[in-house]
Amino acid sequence: MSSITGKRILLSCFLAAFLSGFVLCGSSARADQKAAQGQPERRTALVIGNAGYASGALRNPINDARAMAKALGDLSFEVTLKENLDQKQMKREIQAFGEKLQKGGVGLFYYAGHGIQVNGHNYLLPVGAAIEHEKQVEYEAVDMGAVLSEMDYAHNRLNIVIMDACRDNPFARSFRSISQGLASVDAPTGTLVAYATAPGSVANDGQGDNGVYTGELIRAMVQPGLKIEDVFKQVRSAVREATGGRQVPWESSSLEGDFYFIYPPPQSPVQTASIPPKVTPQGASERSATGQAEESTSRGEKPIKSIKTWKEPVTGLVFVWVPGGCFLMGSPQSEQNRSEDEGPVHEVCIDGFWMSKTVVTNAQFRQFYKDHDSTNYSGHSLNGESQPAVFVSWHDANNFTQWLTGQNGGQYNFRLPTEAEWEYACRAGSDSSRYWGEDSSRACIYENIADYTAEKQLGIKSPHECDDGYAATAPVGTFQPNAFGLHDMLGNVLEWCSDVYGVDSYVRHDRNNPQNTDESMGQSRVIRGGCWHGSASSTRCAIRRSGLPDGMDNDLGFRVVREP
Ligand SMILES: [Ca+2]
Ligand SMILES: [Ca+2]
Repeated sequence: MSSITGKRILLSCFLAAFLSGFVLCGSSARADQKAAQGQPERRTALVIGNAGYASGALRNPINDARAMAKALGDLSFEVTLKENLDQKQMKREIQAFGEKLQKGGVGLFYYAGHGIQVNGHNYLLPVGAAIEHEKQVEYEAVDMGAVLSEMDYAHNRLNIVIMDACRDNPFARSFRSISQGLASVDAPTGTLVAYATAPGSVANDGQGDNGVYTGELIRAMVQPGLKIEDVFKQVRSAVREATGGRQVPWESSSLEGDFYFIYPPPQSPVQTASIPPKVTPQGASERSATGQAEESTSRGEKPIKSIKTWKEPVTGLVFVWVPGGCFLMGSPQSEQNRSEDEGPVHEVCIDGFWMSKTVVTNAQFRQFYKDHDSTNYSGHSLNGESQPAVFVSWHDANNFTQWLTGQNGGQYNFRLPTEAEWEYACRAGSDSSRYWGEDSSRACIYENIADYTAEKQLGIKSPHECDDGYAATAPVGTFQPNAFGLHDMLGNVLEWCSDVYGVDSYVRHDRNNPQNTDESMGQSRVIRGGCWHGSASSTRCAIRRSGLPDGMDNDLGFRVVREP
């Protein structure tokens, strides 16, 4: 998987239907502001609980739906609560909901009940559906795509879809092919789709009055000042813990603005996080859960006062300012699993630069190349809007940066990072093998790497001893960032750098802003970081790889640097 083959696998993918999401117009920033200033923004919710199935009746959906409706009502949503609906009623309610959303604001659709996937499409099962085999599902059930397109069509600021619907398929016995759980469906722009469990697995109906998922969700929703993304992160860890790792909730998000169920009080700053890197005596950089850390210095670098961000207007790619400084590049002889090409360790000084917080996503890459196909891996789509663009060659990546420079009228210069910039950015002030320290079992807090989910769903060997919930690529920025505010540096996908690769690159390095451009060293270009199937030995800031400039693979993408 990690070899650069240059082959492109052609696949037709049902996700295409969801990828043509429209671009929201510029009202979202104003609406965010409005909401943050305490002015009420319209909030509309449709809550459906289906439990009274003739075959496979469920215990919790009605309780779950009622509890959710009450919680949403308390959070100023105008709530429509419906129970045990047949197909016609469901369709009617969904349509009426879409009409309400056209008045603007935030929409939330919650569904508890049976949901099944057939050929990669997700369907909500109405009560009374007469289904004996797969073919009837399309006619008897409600396509989740219809819900998403109703919401999409409304052009309101932001939508949330919550599917507590991944319970066992009650008709499984009469189905020829049994796909467990729901398929992974990408969220259209401006939408967050949350599932009670990861694609392809089933949820727990719960011992108490509520399913595990909805119970934890309600608990997290009512916490003041939690951003929507953080609400779901909290739910993920709580459910994972409550079910002993058997159920891991999952989201697909293409949100552009912020949303809080309860906005933080106006005096607390929410725009700029003050996160100086803390460097322990061992050199590990740590951040607490609140994003606050103590001030300290490492190898003479200045502590970071705050993370400055800038949003590129055409693609929405967010950049963070990486402050200049000096660091020790490469891995010491004592580092486990190191290779010779990671040395000798040498001091390098880097001027400050802007780096994209995440790698370029499929949606962003498709603005440049409309037909880009990241394909799938073993039934897991890699094509989601917010998943990293993969199957991108070094030339493609460079062409994207040049296109971006052009799109910005030449006002800024965009390019790939040098490998020195990349390693400096990955370490973010730390000199341990990983930016969070040495402990590889903590990787799942920060990165999507080979984990228990990848082992279970893809049979990937020697996973990290933890569960990040993703078998293949995850939406970018799903996990905790490093001290510079950069996400996914050691996981999700490998990243192209601009340099020509040489085993002995480091002996040729200048002290300031080194870069190898000498093509007499060879044709291969540097690839950095770790990826979704990376084991602990390869999840290190110092590891170097290489690939031919026209090579591409399912684990290889790129992030962009903007010159100051
Ligand atoms: Ca993983
Ligand atoms: Ca990465």
